[in-house]
Amino acid sequence: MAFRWTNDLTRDDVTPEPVWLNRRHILAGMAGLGLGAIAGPGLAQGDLEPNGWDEITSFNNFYEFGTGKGDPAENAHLMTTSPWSITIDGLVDRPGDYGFEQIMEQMSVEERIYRFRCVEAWSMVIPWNGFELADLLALAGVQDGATHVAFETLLRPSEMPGVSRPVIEWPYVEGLRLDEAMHPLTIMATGIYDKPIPNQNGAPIRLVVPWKYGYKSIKSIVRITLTDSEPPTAWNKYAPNEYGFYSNVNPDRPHPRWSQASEKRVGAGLLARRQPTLMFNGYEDEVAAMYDGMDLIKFH
Ligand SMILES: Nc1nc2c(c(=O)[nH]1)N[C@H]1C(S)=C(S)[C@@H](COP(=O)(O)O)O[C@H]1N2
Ligand SMILES: [Mo]
Repeated sequence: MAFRWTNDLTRDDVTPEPVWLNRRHILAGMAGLGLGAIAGPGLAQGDLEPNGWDEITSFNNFYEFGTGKGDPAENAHLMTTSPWSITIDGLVDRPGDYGFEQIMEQMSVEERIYRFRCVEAWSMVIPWNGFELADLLALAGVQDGATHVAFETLLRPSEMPGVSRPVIEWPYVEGLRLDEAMHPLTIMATGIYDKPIPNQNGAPIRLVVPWKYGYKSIKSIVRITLTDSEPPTAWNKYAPNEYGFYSNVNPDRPHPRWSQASEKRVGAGLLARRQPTLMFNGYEDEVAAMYDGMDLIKFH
């Protein structure tokens, strides 16, 4: 598999410009940015009308600040996000602490309008600003033996009222297979609607993997570790039969306690109909090949 993990230091070296522009064009098409005619099946124009700022920033899951949907908006201001750095370690050529400003100087931030699907069966459409995780990993230089990427959220009890209770095992951790991490749809988000990402949404930098349930998109990341085995994940540790490692959006694999066949758009109104959940959250054409031959019920 041809991943872009050469030792190149800048994005321009890692991704030749024509590829970059072409990818932008494809993603713009997917997002229906005035190019509705080339949007794929199921990605109708209206489905990708972004949710409003207030919806995106007031209805959240960020258990470090409480388990209620309104708790993050109320409590996340307690978190200090500057200075901030991400430790990148494990199977990399250049392990170390990468300062947030230093990272931002080297990355080209663009807008990606993505469907966002929570395992609790609600969904939103969010206009993220961010850059590809692959470009950040290229800065550190991924070594040949690496097969997975592990992520860790900040754990600072003095600023996080929710972590005094053992809701899950803290810190929040997540993981991806390396090919998933290198996929061009996988981004590190640093903004929403061209504003810095608000604390309740995972400031200053969080993962967004649009074809997976929302809990994979780990917030406020302080460590990224390249490994040679599947890393533990917070929700899988909590309830392995309910939350698997892959967590790909799949209407055919119900959560043991509720269906995943349909979803409700946040903000669509009380009378709005539920809409059918799309395989891989509507990104099937882009990602299905990574799972060829896998039993997606077993490996949920
Ligand atoms: N550190 C951390 N990351 C997290 C969570 C969390 O509780 N802690 N919740 C997850 C869940 S369940 C969802 S649905 C999304 C919600 O992202 P949003 O609040 O930006 O919509 O964040 C994910 N990332
Ligand atoms: Mo979620």
